[in-house]
Amino acid sequence: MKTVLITGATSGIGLATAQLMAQHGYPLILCGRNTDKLSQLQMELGAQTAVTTLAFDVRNKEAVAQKIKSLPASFARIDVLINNAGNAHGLDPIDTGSLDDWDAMMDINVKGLLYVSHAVIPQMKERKQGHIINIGSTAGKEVYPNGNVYCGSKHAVDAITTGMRLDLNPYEIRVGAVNPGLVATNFSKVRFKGDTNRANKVYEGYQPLQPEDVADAILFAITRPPHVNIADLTMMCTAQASSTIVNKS
Ligand code: 8X3
Repeated sequence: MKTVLITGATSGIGLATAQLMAQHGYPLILCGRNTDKLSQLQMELGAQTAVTTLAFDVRNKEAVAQKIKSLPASFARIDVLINNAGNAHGLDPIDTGSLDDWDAMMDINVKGLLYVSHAVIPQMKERKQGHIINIGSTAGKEVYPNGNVYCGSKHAVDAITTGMRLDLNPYEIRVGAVNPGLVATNFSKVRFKGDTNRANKVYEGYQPLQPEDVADAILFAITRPPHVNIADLTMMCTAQASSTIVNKS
């Protein structure tokens, strides 16, 4: 069974993916910042599959490298890397956006993804086998008002996914992206800095994607036969036609 490493595994799409992979018996390396949540998850999913956890912040390149190196022998071979950690901070016009928000989005969504990939790719290259799935966004396909830097970070994920696929092509490493639109997670709560009322409104009046729907697409991608690579999978709920067109009742 392939060993799967998931970043941002303690909530949202990462958590739903961890739960679905556990149901299917994949050995899991669950990564996140919150050690309590990681331990809890290890206990819960440990009944279904082999689970180990790594606590680090993807922004810390030394910690990323050191933690991935520290994996016990039984988890040292990473077959599937799911670069899921990412979030949005703020929804402000470019002239009034916060520099700290911009740093966070670029550091987590772009640089964090690169640091984790940098730590994992050498072993995949050596084995000439591996699968990397980057969680992008519809925000990586189109820019919407006030999305500026978040959309920029996800466009970067889109470009980096293609760049990885090109550069890793000689090593038979599959690289693809899953790009969801509106998903009912704590995404908007983080974006709006804990303003639950504002966050809830984003998902009201229609049926948004659930994190489980995205997990399903990720499972589909990793269960294709070895000659099939799902390069780019963009998904939205039926009510959503684009970043700005959502059919709300
Ligand atoms: C999440 C989708 O439209 O809220 O990446 O930016 S959106």
